Amino acid sequence: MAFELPALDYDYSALEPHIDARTMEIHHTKHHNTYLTNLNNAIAGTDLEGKSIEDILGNLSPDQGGLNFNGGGYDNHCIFWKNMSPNGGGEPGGDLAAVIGDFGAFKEEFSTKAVTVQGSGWAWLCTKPGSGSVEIKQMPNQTSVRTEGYVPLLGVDVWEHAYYLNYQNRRPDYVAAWWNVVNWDDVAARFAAAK
Ligand code: MN3
Repeated sequence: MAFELPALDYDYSALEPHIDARTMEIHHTKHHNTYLTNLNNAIAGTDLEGKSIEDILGNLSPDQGGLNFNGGGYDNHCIFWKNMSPNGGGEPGGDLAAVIGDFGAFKEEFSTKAVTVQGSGWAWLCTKPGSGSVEIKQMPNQTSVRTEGYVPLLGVDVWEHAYYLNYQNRRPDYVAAWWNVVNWDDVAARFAAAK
């Protein structure tokens, strides 16, 4: 069974004015779809066919750069869409709020790590399974935090394709606006599942 492009839970225009519809449509139907296609082509006819994306990304060898890129790109975007909601924003609650601690300090550190990614990449809130704690990591290109044994909880895509139409070179403005669509219920569910 090949991997599939997931449908979004909301319309392409639903995250406006923070993320514009055209960016969302191109990002989903072109960029995400390309990672998906390349991932499926890479695993077709190999013993990776039928394995979960968590299994594939968690067991990469150094010579599997294509899988690192396209598998990571596929998985990162699946999470990214779920991490956002038209009813998002605000702050986390419950166990997640407790481990994050001071939300203002967290938001500042996460934003700085996102804005200062050199070239293309992501910032991630992630956890080591069973640790009960969280970390913020910068990841280059499409490399998944799963390659380092982490479970991804919340990610922001800072590739230019994620914001250039609306924000041009203003990555800090895009990251600041993105907080308004963060789906904390989804992030909390991922943390609860990984604890
Ligand atoms: Mn992207």
